Amino acid sequence: MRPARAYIGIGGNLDDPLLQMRRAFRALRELPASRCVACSPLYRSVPVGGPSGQPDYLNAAAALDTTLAPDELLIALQAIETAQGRTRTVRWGPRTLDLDLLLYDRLVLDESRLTLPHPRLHERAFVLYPLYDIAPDLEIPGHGLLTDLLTKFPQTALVRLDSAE
Ligand code: PH2
Ligand code: MG
Ligand code: MG
Repeated sequence: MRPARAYIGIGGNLDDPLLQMRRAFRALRELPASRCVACSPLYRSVPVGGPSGQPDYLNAAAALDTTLAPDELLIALQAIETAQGRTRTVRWGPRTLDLDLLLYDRLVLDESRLTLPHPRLHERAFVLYPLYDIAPDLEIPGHGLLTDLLTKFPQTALVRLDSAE
């Protein structure tokens, strides 16, 4: 079976976010029936939404070639979140690790458990910039070219970190 190309948004702002991101990249590389084909640099970003006073986030994106079905991939991503201590209490509240399935090929889906493309992908600089680093030619179904979306979101409140960090 031809693999699908999936893009994952990665974020976290609790319990040593740098360590959480490294663990997340490793876990993504170990996913069954999948190959991690690209990892973006890390970004430090100001929290968007949620309770005030939460720490800054680290954000990144990854590309996978996978023969997992979308719901299988979603479950696998949630298992990684849980393994890294993710709890779900406050919406958009602080978290150790958030793995969002952003895109799965050009699939458009609106189900209770999974919406594709991710419903807020096109309006979040902390998702768009890391995605651009690994897929500059991407077109987002329903929202157009990634490069056009980026022009609406100047890179404020978002700092790209050196790979050494
Ligand atoms: N994730 C959220 C809510 N707000 N803000 C930043 N900067 N980075 C995130 O990953 C993030 C957020 C919900 O998923
Ligand atoms: Mg999220
Ligand atoms: Mg999420």
